[in-house]
Amino acid sequence: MPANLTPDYLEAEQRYREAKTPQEELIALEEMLRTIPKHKGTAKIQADLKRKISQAKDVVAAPKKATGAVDPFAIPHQGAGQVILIGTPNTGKSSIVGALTKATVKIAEWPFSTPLPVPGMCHHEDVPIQLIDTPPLTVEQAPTGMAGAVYAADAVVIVLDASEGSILEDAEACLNFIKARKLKPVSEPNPAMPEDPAEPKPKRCLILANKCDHPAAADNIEMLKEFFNVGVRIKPCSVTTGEGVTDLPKDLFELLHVMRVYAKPPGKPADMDAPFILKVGSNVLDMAGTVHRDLPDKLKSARVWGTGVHDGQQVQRDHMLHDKDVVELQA
Ligand SMILES: Nc1nc2c(ncn2[C@@H]2O[C@H](COP(=O)(O)OP(=O)(O)OP(=O)(O)O)[C@@H](O)[C@H]2O)c(=O)[nH]1
Ligand SMILES: [Mg+2]
Repeated sequence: MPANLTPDYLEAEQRYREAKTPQEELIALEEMLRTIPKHKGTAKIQADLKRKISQAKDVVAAPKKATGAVDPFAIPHQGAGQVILIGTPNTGKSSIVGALTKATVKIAEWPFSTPLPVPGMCHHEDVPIQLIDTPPLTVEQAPTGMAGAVYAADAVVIVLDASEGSILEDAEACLNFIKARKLKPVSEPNPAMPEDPAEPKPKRCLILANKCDHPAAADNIEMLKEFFNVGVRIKPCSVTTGEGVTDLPKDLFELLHVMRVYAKPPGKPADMDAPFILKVGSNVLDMAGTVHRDLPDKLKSARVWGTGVHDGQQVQRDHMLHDKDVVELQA
């Protein structure tokens, strides 16, 4: 096995091994292909992954043809990261997804109004981030397939109703749901992976205390902050006033721990319309592999405009990139 497989790849591989359904297998395989470093040393693994993805797609499609059964929670990742919103009934999950994306969501005064997950794209500046609205969970039960979706998502947003005195129990229900899947909610954008595979895996989380416009919200949020100190950031918000919602994509961008880098073809202006999305800490070689899988092997030189360099400075392959850098790769 090549030594340079990333923690993200290894995490996806672990999910593949633990997958319980063909849909979960497919999601994990696609994630493995997405996160594997693209160079000659991994060419065989990449080919193997593509073959397995093709087989998994056949298996996933087969029961659909026969019975119409398909996992609605198996939603392919899009954009800079996939963020799943979970919560007890009526907390405002659909309202948040509706406010930030063009997705058609069902918002209602009554609980259990969302029957199936709904994806939509929101944006932090020019960075697309995928949000997934979900049906509610309760202390007793959660929708079938939601555990796999939480596992597969890059980050989880727990949406609580701050107008309700039950905010602590609701938070506990969501936390227990995540913990029961051997995941450890964390706020740090770059959590250290546990050395022991039996230990829970870190999962980036944010808690939204929604409906903070309600008169009872301030006291409930104070109580939540005092008694629900689990190391995950609690952010008050209100879809009604927009507070904490309009700037939510920025929080998610930071939580996802990604950055955007613009490619400049040699002798041409940079393409500022479509940034490449890379993990924070990526270098020139990672960028080359994202542009084209053959590029790392062919790369002759690179120049960077942006942070910590003078304009157009020639850099090494291991030069660490920063958000909004412009990179010219010469093959
Ligand atoms: N006052 C107030 N009401 C809100 C806010 N956000 C949502 N609501 C209302 O809360 C109710 C439930 O909103 P939904 O978005 O449907 O909640 P949900 O979490 O998707 O509900 P389920 O799908 O049933 O789990 C609706 O009547 C919304 O208008 C808010 O910030 N403040
Ligand atoms: Mg809903």
